[in-house]
Amino acid sequence: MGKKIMFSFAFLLGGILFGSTYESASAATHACDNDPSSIYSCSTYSTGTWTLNYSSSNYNGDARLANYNTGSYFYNWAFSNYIAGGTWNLRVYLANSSFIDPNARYYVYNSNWLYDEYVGSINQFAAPTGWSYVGVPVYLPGGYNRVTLQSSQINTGADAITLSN
Ligand SMILES: [Ca+2]
Repeated sequence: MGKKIMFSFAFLLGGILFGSTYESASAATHACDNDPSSIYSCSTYSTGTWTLNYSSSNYNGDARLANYNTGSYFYNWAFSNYIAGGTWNLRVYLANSSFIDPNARYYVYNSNWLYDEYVGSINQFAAPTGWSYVGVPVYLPGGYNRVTLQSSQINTGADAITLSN
């Protein structure tokens, strides 16, 4: 009886270990901060003026703030590493009270269709402090990718982002 229980327990434990190993091997996160240091496999660039903002509430202490908007202000996080094809989730870090854009629109680049695919909009003024999930899971065909933020008004904030599956 005792042996039988031990065997069942070992079998169950093996299943849990195998399950968690499999899970971590298949999950990936690609992170990028504004003005990234060399630890990130990415770079950032923008259209319009995005002023550097320093605050302890920012991720790594810094962020970019769109100080005026003409409807064509964009901030881009461009990954230099290959992102596997499949379904990805976009999260953005928002913790600075200076970020007040009620309709910050986020896109990812679809390298098959050569098209910036809309993921969703965040009300940066109302967003909780920390990581916010944007929109819905988005399918990417695989390749080098970028995330684009489109400002809708003054004081749109750009800080760290992640793509994870
Ligand atoms: Ca930052």
